[in-house]
Amino acid sequence: MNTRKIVTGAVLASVLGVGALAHSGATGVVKARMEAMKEMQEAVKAVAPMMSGSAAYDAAAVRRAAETFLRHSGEAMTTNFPEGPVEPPSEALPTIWQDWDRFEGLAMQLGVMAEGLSLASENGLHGGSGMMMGSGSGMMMGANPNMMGMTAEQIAQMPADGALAMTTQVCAACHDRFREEDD
Ligand code: HEC
Ligand SMILES: [Cu+2]
Repeated sequence: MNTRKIVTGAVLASVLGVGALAHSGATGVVKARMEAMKEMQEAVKAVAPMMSGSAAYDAAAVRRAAETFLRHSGEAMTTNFPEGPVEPPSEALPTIWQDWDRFEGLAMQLGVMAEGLSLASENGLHGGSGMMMGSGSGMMMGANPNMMGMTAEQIAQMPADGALAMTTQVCAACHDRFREEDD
């Protein structure tokens, strides 16, 4: 019979303090959601250089990234956030469960954006770099108060860089509200 260690990595992490080690100590559902989030972060990293022109545009790679966002969005995401006390190393804010409709709405909207991004992959890039993500995304956020109402069909009409920017705005909007800021 297997005997599982009761002293979990999460306990170790809280002893060792913050930093990269803290997150490697996550267990259970916290680990699951962190890994899903990190996979999405890797997907953003994989395609972001294409959007700025520092890597050749690859529509198939954009579709793969979109597929990653889709797979981790909606219910797949929300089931990784069962209500309960938030303990280190989790950076989830308790407001998630006080404002669940909004949190869930953002998780669903990520899926909508991902579907649109997949279709937009065929559109190639916008002529200029004006729609870039990163520093400009905050501005776009202000310019798109109806981001939450956007449909996959609308996103599908955008150049791929614009569609990716819209997608990452959903990431940022959720983090701004529901994730503790890193020091
Ligand atoms: C509906 C809300 C929501 C959306 C949408 C969302 N996130 Fe997150 N994200 C969170 C929360 C909450 C945490 C903190 C989880 C924790 O620490 O328990 C988090 C954590 C992370 C982390 C840190 C993982 C770790 O190991 O600590 C990364 C990276 C991340 N998200 C990337 C993304 C990317 C990229 C997207 C968009 C493609 C995205 N997230 C979309 C809510 C969201
Ligand atoms: Cu983590």
